[in-house]
Amino acid sequence: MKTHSNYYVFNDIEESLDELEMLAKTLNFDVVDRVTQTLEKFDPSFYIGKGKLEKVRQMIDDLKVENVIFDDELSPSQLRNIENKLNCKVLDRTQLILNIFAKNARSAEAKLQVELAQLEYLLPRLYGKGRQLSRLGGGIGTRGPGETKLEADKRKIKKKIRILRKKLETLSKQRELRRSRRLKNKIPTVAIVGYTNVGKSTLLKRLSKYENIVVEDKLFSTLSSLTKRVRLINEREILFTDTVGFIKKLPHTIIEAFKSTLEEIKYSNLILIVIDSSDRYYEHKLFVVEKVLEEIGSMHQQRILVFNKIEICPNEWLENLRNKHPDSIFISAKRGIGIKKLLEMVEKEIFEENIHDEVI
Ligand SMILES: Nc1nc2c(ncn2[C@@H]2O[C@H](COP(=O)(O)OP(=O)(O)OP(=O)(O)O)[C@@H](O)[C@H]2O)c(=O)[nH]1
Ligand SMILES: [Mg+2]
Repeated sequence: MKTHSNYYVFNDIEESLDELEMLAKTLNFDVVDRVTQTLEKFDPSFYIGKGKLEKVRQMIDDLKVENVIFDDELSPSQLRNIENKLNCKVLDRTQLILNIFAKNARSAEAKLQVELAQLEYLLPRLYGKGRQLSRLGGGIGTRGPGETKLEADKRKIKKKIRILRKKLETLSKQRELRRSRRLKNKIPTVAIVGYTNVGKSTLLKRLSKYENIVVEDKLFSTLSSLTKRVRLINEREILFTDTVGFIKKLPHTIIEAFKSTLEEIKYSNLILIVIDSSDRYYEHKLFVVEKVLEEIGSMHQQRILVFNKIEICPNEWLENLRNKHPDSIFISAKRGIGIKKLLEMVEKEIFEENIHDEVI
């Protein structure tokens, strides 16, 4: 479900809903219908107009729908109001993303990060209804004297959040240590960033010739960053770091929880922004990537746009891209096209920049 509002960055509503559908399918939902609405005046209590809501309620009955998914992050009160009106489970874009992250988290750190993000999302949305509480999967203990069940649950969650933050802090310190060791060794680092599923891990795999990197045609398959050393022909070494992919409206709780993972980007000498050249909406996605980079404080870092998947693009389209982005590089990570040129470009950017720094 989508309302048309002016802070909306994608021009095409269908594009955003296609993406939402992909997110939903990743979680094995069967999508039966879409509803959109152009609102003159935004209704903050229900997100969509009351008449539309009634229509959706009717559709739920007619189509025997079990879940309604909104293409935005709903506020706690919106979620509650809509759920009461529709009498069915209501999800939002943020919940879908959080659930996919939870499903794909493999490393201990990623698991802690996702749990933290989920609890941060849940905390303001607890209001003592059985269904809401069951989202926690049980485990809420007894209440203290004079406490309502809701208060006791909130207290438990806050405590859990504190514990998770502490654990993550310890892991983040270990990460810092590794980073400072790298810095001492003076090995430059290049961060591979981009929208989800554009081929970042495939590129790291290609560059490092390391076979154990997971590459999948699936959203958010990489959640932990992975750094690999690449030796250039002249024996110089560069570290490449692959990290979590971005998406439109990446939940803020995710950015917060994955802060230390995303910091790998901030402390790199160069950023490679990988783009899926075959995506006709690549510019919207690039805009989203720029926004996230801005949010994590990486907007002024040196960067190269890397147009990937060129082997599946028509020549005319590629020509158009090359004209539009003359300073970029065009590759196929899967087929190994343009990799040598990319490495030359990276080397030039990094080592020439260093010489420049030394002169200053
Ligand atoms: N045709 C083509 N497909 C590619 C290329 N590079 C990657 N892919 C495919 O794109 C899909 C996603 O690749 P990944 O490397 O997992 O992408 P990612 O950016 O790491 O994705 P997340 O970690 O999920 O954000 C896989 O099916 C890859 O095989 C390429 O150069 N050409
Ligand atoms: Mg990946």
